[in-house]
Amino acid sequence: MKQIGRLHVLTDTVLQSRFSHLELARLAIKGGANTIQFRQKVGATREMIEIVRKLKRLCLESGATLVVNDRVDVAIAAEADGVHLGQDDFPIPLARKVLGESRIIGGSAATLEEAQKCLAEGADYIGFGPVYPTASKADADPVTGIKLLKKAVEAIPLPIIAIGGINVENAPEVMRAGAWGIAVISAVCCQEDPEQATRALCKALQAKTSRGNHA
Ligand code: TZP
Ligand code: MG
Repeated sequence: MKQIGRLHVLTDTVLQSRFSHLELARLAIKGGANTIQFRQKVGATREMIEIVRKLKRLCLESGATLVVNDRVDVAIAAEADGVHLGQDDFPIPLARKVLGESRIIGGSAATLEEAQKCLAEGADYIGFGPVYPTASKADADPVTGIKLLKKAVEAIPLPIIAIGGINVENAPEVMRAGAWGIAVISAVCCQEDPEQATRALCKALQAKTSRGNHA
């Protein structure tokens, strides 16, 4: 059974350098995150595999789900639970072919059309956004806003994970729009205390859980 978590923490060591991927994951899991997404755009592949192997061990111990951004090869080598793929990344149907049915595949979408495409191609969840302005992604698409998020929730029978500029203040609004959960970088990685920041986000999510039932 594929478990799509409600709080996805994307580990980032570019926006901040105080914590490693592993340290961030440890703190986020302690704070209540149930999905860790390893996100690293550059660097040696074998080093990535080593890091993701360690992340996998940590996630196994704590029951968290581990997803790898972009890199299907790294996900396979480190036996991660799945991958998260953007519109220009490894195609979802091919990823399904090499990963099999049991692994999780998330697809990024910034429009309803892209979300429909992810659905048709066999994604297990959609990362939808940026819902709000974000400084964490240089090539981010235009902001979708909460209205389009709502439309995506209504149109797409998959868990919708809202992403982009989400924090403790706006997380309840996102959940009221019907999102299954949220994915964040700066709201955890760039905070003074990532564990405490994660705990606060969990609390904000519980203020209103999804009306969908994709579990
Ligand atoms: N995809 C869409 S927005 C975004 C990604 C990876 C960045 C999210 O970062 P933050 O800091 O939570 O806005
Ligand atoms: Mg990508």
